[in-house]
Amino acid sequence: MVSVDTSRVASVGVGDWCAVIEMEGTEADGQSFSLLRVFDRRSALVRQSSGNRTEAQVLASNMDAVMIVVPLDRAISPRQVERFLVLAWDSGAQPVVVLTKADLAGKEGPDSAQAEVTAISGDVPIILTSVVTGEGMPQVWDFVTPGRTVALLGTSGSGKSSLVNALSGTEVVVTGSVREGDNKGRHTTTWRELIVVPTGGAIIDTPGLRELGMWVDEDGINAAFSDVTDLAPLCRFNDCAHDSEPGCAVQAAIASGDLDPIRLSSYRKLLGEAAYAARKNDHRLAKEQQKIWKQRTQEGKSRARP
Ligand SMILES: Nc1nc2c(ncn2[C@@H]2O[C@H](COP(=O)(O)OP(=O)(O)OP(=O)(O)O)[C@@H](O)[C@H]2O)c(=O)[nH]1
Ligand SMILES: [Mg+2]
Ligand SMILES: [Zn+2]
Repeated sequence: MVSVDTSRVASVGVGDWCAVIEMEGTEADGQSFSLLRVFDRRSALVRQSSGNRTEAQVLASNMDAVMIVVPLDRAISPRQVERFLVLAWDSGAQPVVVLTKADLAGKEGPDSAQAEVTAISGDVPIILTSVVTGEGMPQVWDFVTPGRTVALLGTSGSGKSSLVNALSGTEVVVTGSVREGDNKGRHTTTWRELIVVPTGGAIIDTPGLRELGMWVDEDGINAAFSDVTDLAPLCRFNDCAHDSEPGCAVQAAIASGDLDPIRLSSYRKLLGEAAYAARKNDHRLAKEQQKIWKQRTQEGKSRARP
C-alpha cells in the first residue's frame, strides 16, 4: 500500500509533477509519502466543473497531446467536437482527432466523417482507427513515444478506454458496452487515470464528459477557429465585428462559400460563453466590467444631453 498525504498542497491532479517526501514508520503495511509541492503545469485540460459551476476542474495536466476521441458508430456532432477542440487548444498541448470504430462505419462512413471533421478541425491531424481491425493504431502509437503523455477526451462510449487497452496489449482499464438505440455510453470510466503503456509513453484516460462548460480564455477559442480568425486581419477595419461592415473578409468568405456561416456563429457563441464564465467567476474582471458599463452609461447620458 502507498498512501499520500496531500494536505500541504492546494490541488493535485492526474499528470501533475510533484515533490514528495517519504515518511517513516507511518504505514505498517507499506510506504507513506507526504506531498510537498506540485510543480507548474506546462499544459492542462481545464473545464468548468459540472457539479459546482464556479470551480475550474483540471482533467489532466502536463500532456504533450490531447486526443479528441470521436466514434463512428453514431452521427458526429460538429458543435460538440468544436468544444472539445477549444478545450484541447486551450490546454497548450497538441490537439489530435482520433476517429474510432472505423469497422462499424460502413463503406462511405470514414471518408465522410473525415471530411466533416476536417471542416472544423483545420490542420489538426486526424487518425482513423479501429481496435477490432487494428487500423490506425501505429499512428496512435506515434504520439505515445517514450517520455510523452497523451490525454484522451471524448463522450462516454466513444472508445477511449478501448484505445488504452489496445495500446497496452491487455485489459488494463475496464470498457463498457453502449446502449442499443442511441449508441451512447454508460460512463464506464469513473475516474481519471494515468497509464504507462509498453511504447514507453503514458496515456491519461478520462470519464466521458456529459457537458462542457467553457473555462477558457480567448486564445484557445481563437486557435480552434483559425479559419475565422485568419480572415480578420484582412477586414478593412481593425475592429470589424464581421456583421455588415464594408470590406469584411469574413462575410466575403461566407458569401463565396469558403466559410460555413455556422462556424462564425459557433465562434461567437463560445466567445460569449467564455466571457460569461470569466465574468461570473472572476470578481476583479466583474468589477472592471461594471466600471466600463457605468462609464458607458454616463457617456450615453452626457451624449444625450443637448
Ligand atoms: N466495433 C468496435 N467497437 C469498439 C471500438 N472501440 C470501442 N468499442 C466498443 O465501444 C464500447 C465503449 O468503449 P469504451 O472504451 O468503454 O468507451 P469509453 O470512451 O472509455 O467510455 P466511458 O468510459 O464511459 O467514457 C465498448 O463496448 C467497446 O468494445 C472499435 O474500434 N470497434
Ligand atoms: Mg472509459
Ligand atoms: Zn470582418
